[in-house]
Amino acid sequence: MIREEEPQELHPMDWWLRSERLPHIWCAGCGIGPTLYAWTRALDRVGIDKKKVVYVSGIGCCGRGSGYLDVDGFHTTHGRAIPFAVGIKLVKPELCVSVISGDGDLFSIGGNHFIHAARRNVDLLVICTNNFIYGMTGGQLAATTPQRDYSTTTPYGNTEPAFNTPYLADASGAVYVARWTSIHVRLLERSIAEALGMKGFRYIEVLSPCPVNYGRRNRLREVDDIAKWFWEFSVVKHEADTKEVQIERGKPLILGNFVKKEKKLSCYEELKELEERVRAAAEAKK
Ligand SMILES: Cc1ncc(C[n+]2csc(CCOP(=O)(O)OP(=O)(O)O)c2C)c(N)n1
Ligand code: SF4
Ligand SMILES: [Mg+2]
Repeated sequence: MIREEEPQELHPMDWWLRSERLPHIWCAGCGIGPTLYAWTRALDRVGIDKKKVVYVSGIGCCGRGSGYLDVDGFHTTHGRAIPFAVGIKLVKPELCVSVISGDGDLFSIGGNHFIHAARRNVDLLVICTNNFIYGMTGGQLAATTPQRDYSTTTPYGNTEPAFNTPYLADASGAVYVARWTSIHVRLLERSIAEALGMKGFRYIEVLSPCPVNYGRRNRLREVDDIAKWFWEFSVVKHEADTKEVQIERGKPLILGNFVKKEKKLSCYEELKELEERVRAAAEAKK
C-alpha cells in the first residue's frame, strides 16, 4: 500500500489508461497488452490530439481493450467493429479511427466487413491481434488457425487452410499492409505510426501469443513458448509479395511492411465529388 507522503510512480502509459478499470483480464504472456502499448506509443509519436482518437473493437479478449484506454472507445458486437467504425467515419470524417480486434472477430464472423471496407478504401486503421484462435471462448478453431494445428473443435488437427490475412487485405485493396508480432514492439510502433500518417484503409496484422488457449494445445505450453517461436522464426522482409507470407508451423514467419501505396479517394469522397458534379451540371442547365 502506498503511504500518502510517498510519491506515486505512474505507469508510462498512464496518460492513455483508464487506470480505475485495472487490473485487466489478460493472462500472463498474452500479446494484446504489448500491441496496445505499441499503438499508444505510435499515437504519441505522431502527436495526434487525444480527443480525435477513436478506438473500436468487437468481442473477444482483444475486444476488451477499448474499455481500458482513455479515448473514445466502443466495444461493439462480435464481428461488427468495422461497420461501426465506418459509421463513425461517415458522420465525423475528421476523427482518427482505429479498429483493434481479434482474428476471429475480423476474419471469421466479420470477414465480409473487412473485405468490403478495404475495397471501398474507407479511411480506417485496422489492427488484428492474430492469436490463431478464439481466445475468449476457450480455444475454438478460427479462420486463421494454421492447418493441422489443434483447437477444442479440431482435437485431431485442423484440415482447413487458414487465411493469409495480409494477402487478403492486399487483394481487397488496402493501401497499407504490414505484419509484425507483439514481441517486436518497437518495429510495430514504427509501422503503426507510419500507417497513422496515411489515409485510406490500412491493415496491420500482429501475431499475438495466446499461451492459454492456443499454445497449450499446440506444443507451446509454457508462457513464453510462442514468443520464442516468433523470435526464432521471424524474418523481416519489407515489400514481400503478400502471396508468399502464409503462416505455416516450422516455416519462417515473414514480417515487415509489405504494401504502401497512394490511392484514389475513398468511395465516400468519390461520392461527394460525384454529387458536386451533378449539382454543377443541374445549375448549368437552369
Ligand atoms: C454473435 C456472437 N457470436 C459468438 C459470440 C461468442 N464469442 C465471443 S468472443 C468469440 C471469439 C473471439 O475470438 P477472437 O475474435 O479471435 O478474439 P480473442 O478472444 O482471440 O482475442 C466468440 C465466438 C458472440 N459473443 N457473439
Ligand atoms: S485467453 Fe489467450 S487471448 Fe485471452 S487473455 Fe488469455 S492469453 Fe490472451
Ligand atoms: Mg483470436
